[in-house]
Amino acid sequence: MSKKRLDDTSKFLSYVLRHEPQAIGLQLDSEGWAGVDALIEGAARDGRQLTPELIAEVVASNDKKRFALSEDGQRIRAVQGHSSKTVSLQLAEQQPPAVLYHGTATRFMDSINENGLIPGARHHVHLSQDMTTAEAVGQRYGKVVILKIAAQDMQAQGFKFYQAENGVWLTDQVPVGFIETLL
Ligand code: HQG
Repeated sequence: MSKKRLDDTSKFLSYVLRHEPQAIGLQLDSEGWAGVDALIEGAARDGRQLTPELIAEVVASNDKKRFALSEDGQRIRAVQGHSSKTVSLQLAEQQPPAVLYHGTATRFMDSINENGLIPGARHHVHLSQDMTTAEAVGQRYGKVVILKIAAQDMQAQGFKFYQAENGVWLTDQVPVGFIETLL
């Protein structure tokens, strides 16, 4: 399978499994699961040929492990990053490391310094364990800024942290007092 085909399919799966399932007439349950057959049928209506083999290869080869298949292979979901209102992942609260990182762009900093980090269209604020990942995330939006988040201090104050299946840390918001701007 070409890398381009895998990347294109990964982008399509992110779009329908996180954001717009209705674009192809797909139903997600509250845990984000869709039937693999229904996904293939919906994609076909959109003129896109998917096969169970292609889907399995995208899931297995995905750099960020964005998707998961159910044990029986019949269902698929995105493990984080959702904006779709029908999805509400039941995530177990976890103890975060002392420090987590968030990569963003300089143009958002006035608003972040005023309002803290807020989820935007997605369900959570996304945080990384390492600065390299945070840097890559921030670069998507412009000149990058890395923010250091005092995650354990936040948790001690009652803020909840969750970890998605792929290791991405999630929280509802980060108030200004827990954010240090690094660069
Ligand atoms: C910013 C990718 C103004 C926030 C990544 C970010 C991640 C504010 C943007 C995942 C703000 C939202 C999520 C405030 C936050 N004022 N801007 N008060 N608070 N922002 O894409 O974290 O490759 O929804 O800094 O790797 O960039 O798709 O979130 O720049 O894990 O799997 O608002 O998406 O994963 O942008 O990225 P996003 P994100 P995938």
